[in-house]
Amino acid sequence: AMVKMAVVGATGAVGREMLKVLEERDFPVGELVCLADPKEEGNRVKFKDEDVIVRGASPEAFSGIDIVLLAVASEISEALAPEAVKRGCVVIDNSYAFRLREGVPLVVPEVNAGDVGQHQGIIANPNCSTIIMVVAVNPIHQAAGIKRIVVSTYQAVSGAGILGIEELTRQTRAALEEREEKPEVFQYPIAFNLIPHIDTFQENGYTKEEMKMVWETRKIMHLPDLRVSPTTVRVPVYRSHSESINIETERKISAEEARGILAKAPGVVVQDDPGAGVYPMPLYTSFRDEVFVGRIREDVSVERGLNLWVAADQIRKGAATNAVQIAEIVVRENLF
Ligand code: 11C
Repeated sequence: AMVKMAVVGATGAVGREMLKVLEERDFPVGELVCLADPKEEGNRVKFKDEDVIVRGASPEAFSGIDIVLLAVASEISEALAPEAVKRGCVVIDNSYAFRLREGVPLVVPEVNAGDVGQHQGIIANPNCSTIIMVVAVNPIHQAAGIKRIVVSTYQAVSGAGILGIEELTRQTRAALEEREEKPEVFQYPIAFNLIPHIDTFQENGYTKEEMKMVWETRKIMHLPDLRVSPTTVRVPVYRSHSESINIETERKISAEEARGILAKAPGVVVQDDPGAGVYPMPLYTSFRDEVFVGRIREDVSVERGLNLWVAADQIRKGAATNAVQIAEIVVRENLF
């Protein structure tokens, strides 16, 4: 069956990537409506060598659509998603707005594809850092039981959209020319710097980005009490988030065994031959759909612990690809 699709936020970093992924994966698009902020009306985006004219997003635009991919800010999702559901659409929302709501599946297909069937109109796509982490740690959990995760992220500027990419370019050039360039997207200059501050600070001292990794991981993995302690950091990298992940397990698992498990895990590529200089790096994991794992080693500080170094393209697997994979499940299992 051919599917009538709408992509909202079609001109943004994630929206554009969604169009690319739909095309690459040969998703059965029967009809495609591209929507965005009304001030983008008339702009064009590419789909299968065709220029699609962008229309302003409005509730009426969802009439007759089967599946809506939303790649907009939370407040806009909050307003638009119920309108689409009212008109009979299944919504796959990339924002934070609905992720923790009861009755809204929060899905990473490699981990909890089975949850898609419980949707009541909205399915949420998790935060990019969360998606990348759970694809890598869930196979370890299945094998050895995870008790606690300590994770530090190294997040690319494109996590803040196209404007984040432009800011890194502008500030790098300025820094090399010894000019000052005021930050707009990030709190401080990002060129030649690191910023341990993504999203707003919470009362407990963690940022919202960090707490999303706690709350969302628990929901996706069906482990409401899982202990997760993240530190999220913006780094001057264009694309692909990296993560240093320390896992404490119930059962002792050797690095060798973990390597074998991850090598067979869906959506994972093991790049782990330190002697030959083989480990994941954001420059080389970009524009790929898999989560790359290396530096797999036993923690020397605890009895049952494992360290992983992970990198993945957060616009692809962390957002667009994951959303399209969810749409594929919806179509395959006739859940719309
Ligand atoms: C970043 N992870 O890299 C953020 C962007 O919850 O979907 C995505 C925030 C989210 O800035």
